[in-house]
Amino acid sequence: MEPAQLRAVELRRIALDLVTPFRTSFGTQTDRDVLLVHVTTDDGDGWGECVAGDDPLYSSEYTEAAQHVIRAHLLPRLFAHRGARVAAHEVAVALDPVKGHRMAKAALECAVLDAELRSQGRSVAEHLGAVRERVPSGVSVGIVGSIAELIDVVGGYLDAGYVRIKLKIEPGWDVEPVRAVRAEFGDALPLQVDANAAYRRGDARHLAQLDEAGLLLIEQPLPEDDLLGHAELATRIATPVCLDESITSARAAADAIALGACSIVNVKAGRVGGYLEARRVHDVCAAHGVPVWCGGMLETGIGRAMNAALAALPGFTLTGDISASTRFWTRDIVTEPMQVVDGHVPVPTGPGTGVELDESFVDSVTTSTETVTAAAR
Ligand code: NPQ
Ligand code: MG
Repeated sequence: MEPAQLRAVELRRIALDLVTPFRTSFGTQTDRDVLLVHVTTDDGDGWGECVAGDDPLYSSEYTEAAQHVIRAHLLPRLFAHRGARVAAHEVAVALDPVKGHRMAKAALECAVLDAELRSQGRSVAEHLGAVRERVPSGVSVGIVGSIAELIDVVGGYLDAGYVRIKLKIEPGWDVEPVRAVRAEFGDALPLQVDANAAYRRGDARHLAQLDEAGLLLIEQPLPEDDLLGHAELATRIATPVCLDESITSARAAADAIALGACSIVNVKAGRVGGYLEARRVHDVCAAHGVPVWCGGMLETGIGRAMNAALAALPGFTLTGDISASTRFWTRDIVTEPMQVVDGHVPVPTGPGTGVELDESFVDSVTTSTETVTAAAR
C-alpha cells in the first residue's frame, strides 16, 4: 500500500509548569517549553513530542533549535521525499543527510508513525513488538536540599507505589544520600543513581565508595564522549555501569558494549533519533545479553504512552523511568494521563500512540503555532 501523502505539519510550543522543581547535576528545571509536532496526511493525522530540553544542558539539542531544524532542514526533505508520500520507516532514511538533531528527527518520525498506525487501526505497542500489557514503574528523584528532605521525598514515591528509585547524584551529593536512603529503606529496595556526566576519570576511587550500597547501576558517570573512561571505570567499581547520554544510536550501543564501557543501556527514543532506532538499540543489546530499560525526558502524555509501548519489548528487563503523569505535571495534555497502578503503568492499546489530546487544554497552554506545508516551500 502506498504511504499517505503528507499535507501539513504544525509545530506547536506549549508551556507547562512542573509540580516541583527537578534538579540534576546540570541544572534545575521548574517548567517546560515543549515542542509538539502535528502532521496532517491525506489519511488522517498524528502527533509527536520533541524531548529536547529548554536549554542545551542534557545534550546539545534544545527546543528552539529543534523547531528551527525541523522547519528549515527536516521538513523540506520530508516533503521532497517521493512526492511527500512518506512511510514512518522511511523518515529516518529521508532525514539521514542531516547530521545529529536526533530529538527533532524522533519527534517527526513519531508523528508520522502515529498517523500511519491510526489509519491502520494498529497500536505502536503492536507495531514495535510489545510482549507485555503493563510495565513496572520507576521514578527519578532530583537532588534536594537535605538528606531529611530526600528521605521524605523517596518515602512519598514508595507510598505511591513506585517499584524502583533512581537518585540523581553529583559531586557533593552522592555517597551520603545513597547511604542514607539505603539505611532508611533497606537492602531490598531496588536503587540506582544517575550522574548525568558530572564526574571525571579521576573520580573512580570516590565512586567506588558507592559499591557498598548494592546499587542496580550507576548511569552516565562520565562525559558523553568518554567511552574509554567508562570502560576503565567499569573495571574499578563494582556497581554496573549504564550509559544514557553516550548511546546515540544502535551502533554506538554495539561499540560501547564491545569496549566494555557499559553492561546496561538506558534507551531513550529521542536521544537515538526515533522509536524505530530505539528498537534497534534494544535488539543489539538483546543480542549481546545486555539488559536495557526505558529512560525518561519529562515527557507529556504523548511521550509517556510511546515509552510504555517501547518498554513492553522483551529485552526491557529492568524497570524504567516511566512514572505517572503526576510525577511532573499537575495537568497533562492528554485526556487520560498515565497512572501507576500496583507499581505499573499500562501499555496503551489504542491506535497509534493510544492517547488523545485534550485539545482545549493544549490550546490554553500554547505559546506559539507555526504551520509548514509543501506549498509554502
Ligand atoms: C536522565 N531524565 O535520565 C533524564 C535527564 C533529564 C527523568 O532523570 C528537561 C528535559 C529537563 C529533559 C532534566 C530523568 C530534563 C530532561 C533531566 C532530562 O538523564
Ligand atoms: Mg540519565
